[in-house]
Amino acid sequence: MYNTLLELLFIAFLYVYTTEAKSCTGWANYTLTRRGDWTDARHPNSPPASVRGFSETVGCSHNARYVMWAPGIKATTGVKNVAEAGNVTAIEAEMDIQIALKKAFKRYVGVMMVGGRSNDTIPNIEVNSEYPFVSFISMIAPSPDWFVGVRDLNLCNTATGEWRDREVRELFPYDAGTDSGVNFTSPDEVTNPPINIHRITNDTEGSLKGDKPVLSFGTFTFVKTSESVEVTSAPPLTPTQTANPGTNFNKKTLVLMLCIWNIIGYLL
Ligand SMILES: [Ca+2]
Repeated sequence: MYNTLLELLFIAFLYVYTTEAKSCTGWANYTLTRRGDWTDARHPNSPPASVRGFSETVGCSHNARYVMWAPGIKATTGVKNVAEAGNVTAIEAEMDIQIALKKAFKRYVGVMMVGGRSNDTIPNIEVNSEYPFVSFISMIAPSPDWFVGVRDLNLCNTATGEWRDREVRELFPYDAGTDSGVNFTSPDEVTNPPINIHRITNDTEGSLKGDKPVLSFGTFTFVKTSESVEVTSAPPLTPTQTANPGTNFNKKTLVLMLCIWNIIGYLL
């Protein structure tokens, strides 16, 4: 029985040791390319092409302690103001507070994108080992309170511990839950009390209702443009030194090993 128990503990150790998430070191810079893809073919019942567009895309690099927006939670005033009016003043103030609290690192803003197929870029978005996530939003304009964006996108590949080269996200529409209009050009109608942020689907009443799934309104593409160079060369080992068994050996692993060692000692 003891042998079986030891085998199980050893398997558990291997599992933890080999599947542990790896952090990225240093920093990396990215360019965000915003591409609009709002056409009559993709989105029937849209307003005339001449009035379609997207508000300034606004966002920041941050850590896991800041959630700018997510389905299932209420929109902040900042998110509400972007989604309803493309106004970034409040969300910039919110991000500044997060930066002061060391939950966000730096914030960024693009320019208004006039036209459903317009493009723009935001260069030099900086992430680092402490703040590897990015979140960005932009208003679908005109609309009651609809927006597109990305949230909590980790630009560190935690499987490899390396900064991702390129990430593309389709921009599906979300409703901020603060205005009850159902069409792109509905008059203002305050949702009181506000409801949670939610994805707009082809079952949602209004302009986007239809037989087929709602297509994206474009893409956000993050491309790595530079990164800090990690020093990988180690000094030569002296005859009395041995190499580390792995690069992912940390406190958690050590604690687990000590636990196993204590159990073995107890059983013997
Ligand atoms: Ca709404």
